[in-house]
Amino acid sequence: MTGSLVILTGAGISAESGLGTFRDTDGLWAKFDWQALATPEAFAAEPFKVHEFYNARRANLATARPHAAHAALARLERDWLARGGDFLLVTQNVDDLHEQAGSQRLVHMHGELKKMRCEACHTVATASDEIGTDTPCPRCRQPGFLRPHVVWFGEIPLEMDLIFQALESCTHFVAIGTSGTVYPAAGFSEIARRAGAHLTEINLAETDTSPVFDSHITGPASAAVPAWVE
Ligand code: BV8
Repeated sequence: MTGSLVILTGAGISAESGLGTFRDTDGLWAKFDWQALATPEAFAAEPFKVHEFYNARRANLATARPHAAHAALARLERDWLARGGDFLLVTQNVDDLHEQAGSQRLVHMHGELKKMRCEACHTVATASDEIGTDTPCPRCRQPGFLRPHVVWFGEIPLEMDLIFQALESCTHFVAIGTSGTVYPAAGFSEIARRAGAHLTEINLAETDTSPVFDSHITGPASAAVPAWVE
């Protein structure tokens, strides 16, 4: 089997690495108010509180390691390309577990927790452990202009042209560990279906977008993804 494969991952693929999901009963947005922490308005109003929230998640990520699903996707990328296919892994996740596992054809549409961005000179750099409202930018040296390099609600996701182009020409689309509730990612399956692709959903449970998919594999990603890749 080759062709053009687009894979979309969400928080569910990182859950077994110890990183919280968002909408499960013990998820991040069950504990924290995303409107007070993950919007540009929230950052403008309470930058210190928002920095604290992302500093804590970055600290948690420092000890997280990829599991068998991340490794299987990195293997699949190599095999698929070796057979002359096209491959793109789009992740909604801001962790670096796919990179740690060796994925290269990878796009972080919602940004990266381990990076920060200067609002003054637009430099994107590796985030120091603790970013504060007075941390100077490593390039322009101006303090107070750094923010987490993540896409908040109401902001435009990254690499959208590349992603739409891949979706509009894919022959296979696979969604892994995502609830299908946040747009534009939640609409990717519809674009792939219109392109005539075969759609597979790998998740613990049914999701809002399940009816669009041709195949469903139910189970924890650490087991279901390696089994599907093999
Ligand atoms: C945009 C980064 C325009 C930050 C995130 C009203 C006002 C303003 C905006 C809107 C509005 N109404 C709609 C919108 C659009 C909005 C949106 O969709 N809102 C929702 C709430 C309705 N979207 C936006 O604002 C986006 N921007 O629309 O710009 C545009 C559009 C197109 C083109 C150009 C411009 C920006 C959204 C990005 C927000 N940032 N994260 C941070 O991390 O703090 S979103 C956040 O939720 C995560 O990043 C994640 O990506 C996203 C989706 O969550 P999931 O990954 O799916 O995780 P979830 O917990 O929901 O589900 C986990 C799943 O895993 C479950 O299905 C579970 O069953 C499964 N699972 C659990 N364990 C396992 C498992 N599966 C397998 N194995 C397991 N072990």
